[in-house]
Amino acid sequence: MSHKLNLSIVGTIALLTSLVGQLDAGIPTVSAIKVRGSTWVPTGDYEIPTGGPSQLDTLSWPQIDEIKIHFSENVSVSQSDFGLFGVNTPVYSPSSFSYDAGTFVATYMLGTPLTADKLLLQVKESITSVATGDNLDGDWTNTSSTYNSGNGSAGGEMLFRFNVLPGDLDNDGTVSGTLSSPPLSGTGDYAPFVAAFNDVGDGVNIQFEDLNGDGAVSIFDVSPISGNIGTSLPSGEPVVVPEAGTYAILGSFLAIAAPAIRGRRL
Ligand SMILES: [Ca+2]
Ligand SMILES: [Ca+2]
Ligand SMILES: [Ca+2]
Repeated sequence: MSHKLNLSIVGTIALLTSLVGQLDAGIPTVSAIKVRGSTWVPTGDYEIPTGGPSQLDTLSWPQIDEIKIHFSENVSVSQSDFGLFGVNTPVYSPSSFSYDAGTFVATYMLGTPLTADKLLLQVKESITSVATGDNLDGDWTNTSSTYNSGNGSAGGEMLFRFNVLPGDLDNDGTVSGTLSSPPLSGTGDYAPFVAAFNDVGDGVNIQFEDLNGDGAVSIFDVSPISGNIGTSLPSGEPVVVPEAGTYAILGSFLAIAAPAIRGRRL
């Protein structure tokens, strides 16, 4: 009897959990965008700031090769639901893609780390909620919006801007400066490095100034600056480049439709 009762309670809890899950599920949104270098020793990702100009602060690590898109609920998603575009490199191609249905995180992996560029991440509205089938509500205003994405109604792709400039610790859009010793001192992008290097023990500034991603600020973090002196963010803005297939399909359609359209007009 008690065995049956326990089973019944377990069944009821499972049913209630399922119902609550369905109630919670709604229109899927993006809840965070993070980056990471796969070679980084410290665990954890870096969440790109939102809600102001800091969204476009230059990411100064030279190892960024993973972009992680966090969703508000379990979604049906594939590699083709994303695009990554730049100015120096108009179209990026991922080396691989994965999705964790337990954490709702999609990971877009690049074969080589990002170098200096202005980037535009496209998260398409073709992404749908597993529970409800609703399309992604991805509407986003760069340097203004905060998470979650969306305007409250299903549909609307997310076009998310961010900047990468390895070595640009002072966030002015150009890698520059001088380093001298003794005593160790620096100008430009070397100044934040020297400050972190001399600031032993308290961990302050470690995240940004650890340019080689080994978990500490040391002389090994100089080369990402010295090796990029003179590089800048490109001028202009990245734009979404339609897939080649889109043109081919459109071309085929026009080839078939044009004579008919012309015929009708005559
Ligand atoms: Ca929307
Ligand atoms: Ca700089
Ligand atoms: Ca380091």
